[in-house]
Amino acid sequence: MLLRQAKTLTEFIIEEQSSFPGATGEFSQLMNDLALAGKIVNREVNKAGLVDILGEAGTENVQGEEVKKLDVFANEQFMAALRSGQECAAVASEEDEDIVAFDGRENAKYLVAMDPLDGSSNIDVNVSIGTIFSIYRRERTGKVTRDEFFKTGKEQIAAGYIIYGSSTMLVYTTGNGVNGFTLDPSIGTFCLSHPNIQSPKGGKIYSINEGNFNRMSAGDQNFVKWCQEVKPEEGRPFSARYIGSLVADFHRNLIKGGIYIYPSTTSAPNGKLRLLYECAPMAFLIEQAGGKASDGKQDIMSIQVEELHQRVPLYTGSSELVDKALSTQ
Ligand code: P6P
Repeated sequence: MLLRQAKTLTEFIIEEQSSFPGATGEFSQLMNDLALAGKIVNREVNKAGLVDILGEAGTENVQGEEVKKLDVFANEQFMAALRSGQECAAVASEEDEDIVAFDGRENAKYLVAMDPLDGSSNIDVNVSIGTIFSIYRRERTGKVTRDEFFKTGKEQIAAGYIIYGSSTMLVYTTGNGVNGFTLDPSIGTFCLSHPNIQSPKGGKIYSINEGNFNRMSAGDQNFVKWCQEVKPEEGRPFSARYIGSLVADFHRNLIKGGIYIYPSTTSAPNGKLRLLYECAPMAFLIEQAGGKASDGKQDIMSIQVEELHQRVPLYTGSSELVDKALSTQ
């Protein structure tokens, strides 16, 4: 008889739930709703080249970026799973200008912020992409208003991502460490593969779009040059790795050590990444894994969201490298 060794995501969530006094299972259900949508998106991502789901959807999202059909599909799948799951009152999504509040869910406990498919420019060229999610607890009931999402990252109760890569993984935290689950396609189940992920304090990888070098601050240019210095005794030059997909770059650096930077530039003074559903969840994860996340001046987790699609610069990864990058500012 085949004995299944790895713990499933559902088993893990139920076990973790038992450590929360008074937990009544709504959060567990919410996590399972997200995992279900992730499996459906994964199925389409894996056959994207085979069906007419690629290419431009012909519209633009609130960021003014071309929307690929898979973006739309992913947004629809996560919205549908969260709406039917009954635990989520409203969603703030990269794909929607305003929040999406679910009718009949005015008493649901949770709010979800998400980037349903990050790295969409890579969809057509078969490079890893990902879903990023962040979960907050509502402080009231009744009609959800936009300002309920105007929180700091410290108020998140959970955050995670799903990376659709050589394998599909769900990585998340509830503030008790970071755990990674790999989808076993033979049984359609996420299984614990990376328990208690701790990110290396140092690293030898830097991820930044050097095409923007001449638009960066002198401080950021100095850090890039530091990474490139020939100092074998200090393990430099580092390796430059930039996939153009935050989830993929972040995941590699989380496991191997390294730093990802999307800085302020002359063409994008606040950087490109959004605080609510990209930077804050990644900051929660990296801090739980022993790393750091900053906007160049303060911890990402301390920044108050003032607008749903607010952008901030992001320096995140191994604590020693983030400290070094900030010291060159
Ligand atoms: P650039 C993808 O669009 C994204 O939001 C991140 O996933 C990625 O790291 C970054 O933008 C890439 O942006 O300007 O370097 O192409």
